Amino acid sequence: MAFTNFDTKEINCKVIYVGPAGAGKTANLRSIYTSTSSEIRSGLLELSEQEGPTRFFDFLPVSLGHVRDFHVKLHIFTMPRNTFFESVSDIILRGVDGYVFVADSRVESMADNIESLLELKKLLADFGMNPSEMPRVIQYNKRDVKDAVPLEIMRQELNRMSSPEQEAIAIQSIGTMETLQLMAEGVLKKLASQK
Ligand SMILES: Nc1nc2c(ncn2[C@@H]2O[C@H](COP(=O)(O)OP(=O)(O)OP(=O)(O)O)[C@@H](O)[C@H]2O)c(=O)[nH]1
Ligand SMILES: [Mg+2]
Repeated sequence: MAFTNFDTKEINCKVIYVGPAGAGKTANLRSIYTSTSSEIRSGLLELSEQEGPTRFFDFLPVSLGHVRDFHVKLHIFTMPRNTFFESVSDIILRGVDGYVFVADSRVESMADNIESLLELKKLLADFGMNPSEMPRVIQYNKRDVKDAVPLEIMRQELNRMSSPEQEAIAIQSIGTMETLQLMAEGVLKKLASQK
């Protein structure tokens, strides 16, 4: 649920990038960080080694500009799949406004994609949230890999809810800003409907 601070006239929304290990969640945040000016985004906090899996989470605040008098900010987190730190996923999921599901287009990752999406839906349900009512984007990442799973199959397996979707090559900054744009549109639409 977005947090509105009437004193500072800010609306803070929380979105998460989720998906199987190695799908490219951190690569998305790095791409957003390098593609936006410092007026739009603040620092990227990577609580992990420079390369390799994220142990805790990454965090990137992005400004969406003003809606009426209010400054709308997106607080973007990545959510690594890590059962050792369940308390971390608890904190990240609490009050989340929307999600980007980053799917890995490699054939060998399809089972992980499906499992990860099921797990996300279960976790959201545990928090009393209904994924079909949330702002969301399905990103098909790593479209550059040889023998990437055809889009039609990825869609059939991972996007039965007909969510907004985007192809991407996060390491080349292709499709990452478009994904964020779709997410922002979803969040703003939801905010407007709550007024
Ligand atoms: N070929 C290709 N490789 C990618 C792409 N996006 C990410 N990678 C690579 O995939 C690996 C994992 O990327 P990360 O961004 O660390 O993945 P992650 O989802 O944050 O992984 P965890 O933190 O372990 O959950 C890295 O070696 C990236 O360079 C892409 O679009 N194409
Ligand atoms: Mg990561």
